[in-house]
Amino acid sequence: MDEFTIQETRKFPQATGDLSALLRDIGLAGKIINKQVRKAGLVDILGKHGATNVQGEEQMKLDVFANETLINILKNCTECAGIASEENDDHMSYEDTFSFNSKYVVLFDPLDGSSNIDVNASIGTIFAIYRRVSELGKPCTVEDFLQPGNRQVAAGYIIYGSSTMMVYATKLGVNGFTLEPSIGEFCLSHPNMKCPDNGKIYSLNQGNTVKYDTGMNAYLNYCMESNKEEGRPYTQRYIGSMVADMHRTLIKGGIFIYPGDKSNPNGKLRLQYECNPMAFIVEAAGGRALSGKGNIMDIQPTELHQRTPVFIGSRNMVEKAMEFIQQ
Ligand code: AFP
Repeated sequence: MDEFTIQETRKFPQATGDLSALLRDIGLAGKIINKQVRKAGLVDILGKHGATNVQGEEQMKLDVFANETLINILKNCTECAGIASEENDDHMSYEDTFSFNSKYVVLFDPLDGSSNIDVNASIGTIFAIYRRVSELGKPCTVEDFLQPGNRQVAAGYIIYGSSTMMVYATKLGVNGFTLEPSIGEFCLSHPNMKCPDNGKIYSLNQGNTVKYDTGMNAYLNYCMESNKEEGRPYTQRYIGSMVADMHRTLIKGGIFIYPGDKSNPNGKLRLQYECNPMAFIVEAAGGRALSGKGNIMDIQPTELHQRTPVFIGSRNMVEKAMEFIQQ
């Protein structure tokens, strides 16, 4: 992966190599988190940590480990001015001369899908990289973290599944790297990933149907209705771990939805830590990511832990869903 990233950045004569180094450091954090995830059940890392995060959700021990690993690695590298994490109340600006002069900030969900940890299902780390807008030479500021998703420079995820993979996107495209455990390297296994224009899978928490509005329910009926020519009914798949559901969507096509509902009009998923990075990846792969009111990546964030409804995946499926949603 490191070699590939360096070759890619060479396509830009003005590139300094900072972005490649940052991606390598995030990959390193992924390897350390992976090592711990793979020991779950053998060492005392399963279960609850005993605290709740800023969203009032109970933190698992691995959530805390993953968060601290990313914070420390990015603090000690020279390319990151600061971070914002789904697990922390505020952004963190790194207070040293190297960091003051670093041009990138990173936002991440250190361990997404953590309710899956104890049952051995896939979980993942999601990250988004932005060029800071605050003045170089000084600490980064909250404005650096409140940029719309369309200003991302790169985004990606690491999935701890049947194998461990790091998938990242830049404006040049999306590439996937599988961790070769015997040499500890991410190796290019999924070059130039493309999200199919159509798919046969819809993915959402259908248990919430009673809370969905009429447009959303009409779309669900459309997915379940029989139409041989159009390949319906679609198949329903939902793991409850966005990284795992999105990884499948990226490879096989389909639509992943976390809509707003009567009790939570903005849904559950976080704009900056989950939806924007996934939107950047999927759109770089030819797919589509909408909120029901427009492009996810055009939303101007006003707070760090903002939520948004999300409809994301195969271009034609997402656009079809909008015919029901925007009624
Ligand atoms: P956790 O990290 O708390 O398990 O939440 C996972 C998640 O943010 C996302 O990865 C899932 O798609 C979604 O929440 C699942 O939410 P529901 O349990 O409400 O379906």
